[in-house]
Amino acid sequence: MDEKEREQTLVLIKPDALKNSLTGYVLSQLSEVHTGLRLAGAKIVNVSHMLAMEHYAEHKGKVFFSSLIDFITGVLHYPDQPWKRRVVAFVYQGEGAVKKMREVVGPTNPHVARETKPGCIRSMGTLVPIKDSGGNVIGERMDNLIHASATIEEAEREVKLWFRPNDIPPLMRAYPVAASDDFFCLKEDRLCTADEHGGFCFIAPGANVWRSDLDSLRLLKKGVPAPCSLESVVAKYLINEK
Ligand code: 3AN
Repeated sequence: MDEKEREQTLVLIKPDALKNSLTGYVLSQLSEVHTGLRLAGAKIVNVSHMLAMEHYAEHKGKVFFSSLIDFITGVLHYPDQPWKRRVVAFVYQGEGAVKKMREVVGPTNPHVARETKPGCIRSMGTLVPIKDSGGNVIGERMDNLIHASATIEEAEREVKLWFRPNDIPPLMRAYPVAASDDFFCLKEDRLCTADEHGGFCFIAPGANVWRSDLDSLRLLKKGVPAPCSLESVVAKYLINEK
């Protein structure tokens, strides 16, 4: 496969789309016939607080942030049915994957989507007022059914945040992979490099790991600041763990 064909993008079918039974419709819009892109990875994810915080890290501090986290974790749509809280995550691959997927998805704001790109997926979304504890409207949340990476750089960060190398067939992987020589475990939010009793071992020797994750873990192990936070590495290993 040539370099251009390797381009990947992350797509999330969000809880509002699942609740409205739009998964099949959305997937048909994303099919290779419409987009020219191939599926390279797929999983059903109960989104943890950690994964949500990492995914939307750039919005931390904004008025809609906590509502956005409740939205993507499915808490808003299923407050009393935690087993229904899901997102379906995909990696799509092909030349111009990021741009093509953003075209099909449409503008972030569903009202803008309806006006400027009728028929795009997000034109079926909605705006929801955000209120403070006194009931005053302080902003609005955009429930827009689907996420698609905004740039090639964001796509790399997001694919590596949601997917492990082995979730993607070897010949479709777009980012460098390395084999770990070490154990990496999490115990009480602390990184350990031995298989400690009571810890969660997320990488064993010989495991395939994104090289950038491994580089960061080696720095974090020494207590040195790293390009990727521990949470951004670990979150994908905690997906669907009890
Ligand atoms: P996109 O999803 O189009 O890449 P981002 O990354 O800027 O847009 O925003 C991520 C999510 O945060 C959006 N899908 C939307 O739900 C929410 N969001 C972004 N900007 C706003 C805003 N100004 N007001 C409310 N929600 C917003």
